[in-house]
Amino acid sequence: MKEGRIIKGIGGFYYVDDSINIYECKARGILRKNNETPMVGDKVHFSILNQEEKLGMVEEILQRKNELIRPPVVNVDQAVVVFAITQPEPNLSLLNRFLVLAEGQMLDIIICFNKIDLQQQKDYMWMVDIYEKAGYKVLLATKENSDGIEKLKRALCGKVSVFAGPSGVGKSTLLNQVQSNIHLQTGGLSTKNERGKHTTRHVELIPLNQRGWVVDTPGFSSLKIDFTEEAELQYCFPELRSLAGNCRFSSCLHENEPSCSVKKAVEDNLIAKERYESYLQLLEEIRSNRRY
Ligand SMILES: Nc1nc2c(ncn2[C@@H]2O[C@H](COP(=O)(O)OP(=O)(O)OP(=O)(O)O)[C@@H](O)[C@H]2O)c(=O)[nH]1
Ligand SMILES: [Mg+2]
Ligand SMILES: [Zn+2]
Repeated sequence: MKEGRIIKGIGGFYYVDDSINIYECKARGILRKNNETPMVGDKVHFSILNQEEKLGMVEEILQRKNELIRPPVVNVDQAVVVFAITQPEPNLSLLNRFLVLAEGQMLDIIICFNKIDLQQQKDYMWMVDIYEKAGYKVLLATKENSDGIEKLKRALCGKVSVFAGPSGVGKSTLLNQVQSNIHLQTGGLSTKNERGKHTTRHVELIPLNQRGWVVDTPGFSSLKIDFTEEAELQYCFPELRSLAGNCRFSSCLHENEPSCSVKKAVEDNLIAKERYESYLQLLEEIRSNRRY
């Protein structure tokens, strides 16, 4: 029996990469009977039915580390959250949502600000500061800047990374730069028709030469946070997480409670106001979700 990873699933066939070949596999009936549906990203044991034609059978799904719903991929290590510094104008409250969702899945996170050819450094460094202060790794890139692309390549090495971010920020363009045999469609699709076409596209892991896989995703313009407990949210903000336990009340949600270490840190400018405001906004959203 061999071990491999499912990189694509289409119409009941699973494409399993054993890092030398890609096998077209069906899933053993017992898996279906046990309600175990193979997912893109799954590590599996498979048997070879025909070596010449690269046909096989998925026999067993190995334990999953995590499961993303959007995109539907499992065993993801890292999220690369791509935002353009302009065109489209960055919406930081949306960026914070992307980050919260990735944190909730325990992913490593890289923020990539793209299109830095379109502005002077002084016009976008304030954003970089906000996220570096929060503790994130921030990369700056353009489709032409090889230094940014090199850093990105290094960060992708050996991991399964999902590229996420709004439409038109340059996710597919960046991936095309990372490796010359990746030919993703680019161009910032805008009409309804084209967007429909885009979202039905199959999710797949794209193998990297330098080990690792990447997943491109279509841009989302809104994201729903589906937490049920307000108290969970603070753990999805690294700069709040590191202060947890320093407030007077152990149940502190850092809103209006007295002797709150988070509010103090915001006053002292150690936590960015923009981030804290997103936190409060999301807290309110979790509450109102629960009301319905
Ligand atoms: N000026 C500039 N334009 C860029 C850069 N990167 C991408 N673009 C342009 O931005 C547009 C959108 O790029 P895409 O790569 O299609 O964006 P995307 O994030 O994949 O968009 P969706 O697939 O719709 O989510 C294209 O016209 C690119 O040529 C960059 O670094 N600088
Ligand atoms: Mg794209
Ligand atoms: Zn507090």
